[in-house]
Amino acid sequence: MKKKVALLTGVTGQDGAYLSRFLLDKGYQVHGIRRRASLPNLDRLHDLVELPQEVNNDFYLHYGDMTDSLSLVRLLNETQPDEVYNLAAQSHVHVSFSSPEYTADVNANGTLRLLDAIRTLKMEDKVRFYQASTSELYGKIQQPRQSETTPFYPRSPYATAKLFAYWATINYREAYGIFACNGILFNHESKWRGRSFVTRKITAAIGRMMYQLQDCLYLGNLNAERDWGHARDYVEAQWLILQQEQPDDFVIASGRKTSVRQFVEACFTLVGIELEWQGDGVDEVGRIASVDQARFASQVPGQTCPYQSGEVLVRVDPFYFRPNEVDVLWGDASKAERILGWKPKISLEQMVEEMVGHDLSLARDEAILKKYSNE
Ligand code: NDP
Ligand code: GDR
Repeated sequence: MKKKVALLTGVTGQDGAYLSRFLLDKGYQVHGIRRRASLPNLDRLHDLVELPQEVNNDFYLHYGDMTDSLSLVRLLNETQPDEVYNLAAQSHVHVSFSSPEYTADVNANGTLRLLDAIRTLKMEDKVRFYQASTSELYGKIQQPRQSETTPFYPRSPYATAKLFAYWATINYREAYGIFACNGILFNHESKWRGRSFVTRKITAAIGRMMYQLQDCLYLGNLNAERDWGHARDYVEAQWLILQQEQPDDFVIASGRKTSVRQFVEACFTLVGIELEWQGDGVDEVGRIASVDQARFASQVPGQTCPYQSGEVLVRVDPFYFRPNEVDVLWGDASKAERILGWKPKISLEQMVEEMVGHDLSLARDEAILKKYSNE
């Protein structure tokens, strides 16, 4: 039987890496679009690209870019996919305030280019299209909790561009009959999350601080609340959305909200450190209230905690404040549960443990390397 073919934009990103493996396990042939970078950007895919072609003959990478229609038309035509997952984006909300036009070009026009390429190539009846929409669309609308019927109020160039892409997806579905769907995904994280997103920034800093490679963790708004899930669960939902009889749009969320402050506390607790907060707003700091040495030793074998009660480990830095903040995102994924049969399997606690554990082991390697390179 002919294998199903999937084409992924954003294959080198967090979701691209998880979705590639998910689809390969399901027996798909997977084609990923990567853009040219001055240094290798295949870290999250290394085991897939290092395997010899005869062992792994279903995973292919191609150069292309969301700002380059010619590459998108050519790759759609060459790969003849059954399913297209549009994951590529300038995905950093804060950065989008610095690069608004580029963000719009990639996130909004890039989606339009891909949708229209499907039409140009007369693939409307063959291709199923997934658009990586986002809870950032809700922005200022805080009604708890946000679902498919909640109005949108985007608060950043990133979100306004994604709003265009959301409607372009629906418009191409209604105008040309393309099986095009939006997954409105709330924040999802993992050990492969980019280090400039807050969860990974926290877990990476804790790893490095415990091995004395970094002194302090600098953060912005500690009071923002997010509905965090695990990327592994969320890519399954992306696939399920394209397996339905009718194209539709779905919220994917854990249904639980946590503040940045609580996330920081949970990560430090895992390594035996309890924090207390002092000050307010830009002057706020997180100091050590107590250290559980046994707990520390269980996470960082062979070492005692290098910090004492009273020491400051977290500082607020206004550099990380955004011109517009999204205060609360809290999703209601009951439609996805009812129609897709989707529910998250990995809890926040399990995810925190996985991320902190991964970053402790990376920091350990970094510390060893540093020690030997200084000898
Ligand atoms: P990442 O930032 O990890 O990955 C983004 C991907 O897009 C990378 O592969 C990146 O390539 C690629 N990319 C960026 N610009 C271009 C371009 N001009 N042409 C081609 N490729 C490009 O994001 P995630 O994996 O976390 O998210 C996947 C998608 O889901 C994104 O669209 C994001 O906006 C959306 N989303 C994410 C959520 C989350 O919590 N993770 C929640 C809701 C939506 P490179 O590696 O070279 O930088
Ligand atoms: P977000 O994720 O903006 O929700 O977008 P991010 O992790 O960047 O921020 C979450 C919240 O944490 C606050 N925050 C900080 N954020 C960062 N990055 N760095 C800090 O130092 C810091 N301190 C506090 C932020 O202000 C914010 O409130 C992510 C991306 O993956 C988008 O692509 C996706 O669409 C949405 O999630 C859903």
